[in-house]
Amino acid sequence: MAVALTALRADITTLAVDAIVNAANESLLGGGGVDGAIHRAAGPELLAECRALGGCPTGEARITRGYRLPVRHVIHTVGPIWRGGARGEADLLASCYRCSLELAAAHGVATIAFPCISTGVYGYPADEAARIAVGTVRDIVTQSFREVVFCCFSESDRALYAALLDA
Ligand code: AR6
Repeated sequence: MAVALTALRADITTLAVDAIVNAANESLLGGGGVDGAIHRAAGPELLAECRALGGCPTGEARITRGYRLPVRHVIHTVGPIWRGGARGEADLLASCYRCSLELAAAHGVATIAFPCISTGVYGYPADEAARIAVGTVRDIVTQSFREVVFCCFSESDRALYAALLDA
């Protein structure tokens, strides 16, 4: 059976999937945006586990438990800061999706939700980021997954993903 790729407008902290992905920074010590929302909803135990990880380079991912969230795991990945597009941003963003899926598969995750990594504070253009997200996931997702959700916070992002997924 094919893996379902879906776009949804939601607060990612409300999704009861096996794992959600966090758009973190290299410190893994929390921040604003989706990172802040995830840490608030998961509780202080998440920060304690993150502290022990000692950070994460841009383009890579790390996994923790979900604590008070309705998920088994949170996968923390660090997207690139947009600096005009000629600084390897596309490869780094694709790497976030690839590393997150690899880590998820290694932990038996079958359902996973991604936020629109790098498109908030980090300034990545939403349409280009969505193309990379969908293209990368389509290319590499394995049959061990049942569903990959692109969890959008705005209706305009949801529409971008819906158009790409229908194409
Ligand atoms: N659920 C789903 N998506 C959300 C939520 C939510 N609860 N809240 C925000 N978004 P951003 P970045 C969307 O800025 O650009 C943090 O401070 C948001 O609308 O959270 O990768 C980190 O610590 C946008 O579409 O992440 C880093 O320092 C998307 O999530 C830095 O921001 C990503 O926006 C990372 O910046």
